[in-house]
Amino acid sequence: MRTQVAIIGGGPSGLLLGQLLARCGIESVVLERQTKAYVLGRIRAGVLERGLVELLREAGCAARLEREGFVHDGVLIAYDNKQFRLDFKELTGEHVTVYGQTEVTTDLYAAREASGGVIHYEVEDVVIEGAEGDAPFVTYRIGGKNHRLDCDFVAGCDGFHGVSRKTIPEAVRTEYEKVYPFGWLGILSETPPVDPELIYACSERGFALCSMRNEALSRYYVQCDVADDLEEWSDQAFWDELRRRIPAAAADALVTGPSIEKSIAPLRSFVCEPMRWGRLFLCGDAAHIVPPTGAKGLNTAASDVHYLYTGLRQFYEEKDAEGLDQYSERALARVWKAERFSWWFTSTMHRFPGQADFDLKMQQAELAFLRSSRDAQAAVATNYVGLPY
Ligand code: RFL
Ligand code: PHB
Repeated sequence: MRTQVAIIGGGPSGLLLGQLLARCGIESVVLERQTKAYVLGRIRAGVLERGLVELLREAGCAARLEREGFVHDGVLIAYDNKQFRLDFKELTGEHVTVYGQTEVTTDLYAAREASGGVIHYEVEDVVIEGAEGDAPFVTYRIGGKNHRLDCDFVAGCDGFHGVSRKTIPEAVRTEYEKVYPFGWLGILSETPPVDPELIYACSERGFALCSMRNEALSRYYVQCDVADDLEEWSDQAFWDELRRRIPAAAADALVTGPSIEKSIAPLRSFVCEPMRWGRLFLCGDAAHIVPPTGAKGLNTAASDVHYLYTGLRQFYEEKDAEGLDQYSERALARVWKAERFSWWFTSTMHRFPGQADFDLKMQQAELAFLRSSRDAQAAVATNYVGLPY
């Protein structure tokens, strides 16, 4: 089999890239290790920057998002019994859109299926060959049968645990990593959100986040020990802990109910450089991870897709490799800024085990400064709504 772009991974990065390419007549094949139901069962991101919304529009996949997504003009930040609002609209003129990653992925799958684009599921033993030369190909197995896919380019969209990054020889790649000494315990519940806007709360018991998917579906997180046993976190224990960490008015207003999903995510900052090796291009979580505090993971994946899609288009339509040659540099320049913001917000809002009193005072001063300074708020809001591509 032959295609123009072999896309490894059918998560949001791979599917968005495939749809954008399809709209300008560039063929691709998506190879996904899991079933579609498994991919759609993962509850992840909820906050979309304008850049991602525009890419979804360009891919012809934004109709439902435009009907069902929620425009958010600000977020609340709570600490030490104080609370203030970051007013995105006033500070930046921009907003974010609340629409779940699950919904984005559902819409992308529907579009790919409607346009007859190829996706192979339950693909095993993917191996990328010849990426350093002119004739790359991918071998894999489905149901015990061996396959080979020849292509012009390989897009490595297979997430943090995929094979694409590891295909780049160790001597060529440099990995930068910071693992945080805590995780996030998240639950999804069919209850109305406690507030119309997201609440990021820094309390002496640790961080908490109140988020949502729609008027009847809430998403909440509390900072936890990454080694915690999920089984030991009953719904009741979760709600009790959340109430202790959020502002009193929110705790009083909180409507609780059974969780319909519950999971613990570790927190990590990670970047792989370069993001290109010959004809292999890494995109999204395959190349970098941010802790979820800034809501930047999916959004940074989207900016990679933008740079790669633009480069591929330039290559096929204008026979110009400039965009592909600049891909790694352009993508990384934006990635590092998102890494900085996510690291700063994480460091400011969480309790660290064994934290020195001095460091605690620094966090408090950071938040007090943010509360009192419009300039500081504008800088945070500019990052939160998303830096330009
Ligand atoms: P994904 O979503 O991991 O998809 C990769 C796909 O590749 C498949 N795969 C393979 N396929 C073939 N062969 C192999 N060898 C393969 N190995 C893996 C996998 O099955 C999978 O389907 O990466 P992608 O597409 O780059 O998308 C990245 C986003 O999923 C991720 O950055 C975000 O979810 C991060 N994130 C958030 N991002 C935001 O922008 N805003 C948020 O509000 C936000 N909240 C979150 C988050 C991530 C979280 N967790 C659980 C990590 C909240 C949480 C709790
Ligand atoms: C979510 O709704 O899942 C969410 C929102 C904001 C974040 C992280 C996760 O910073």
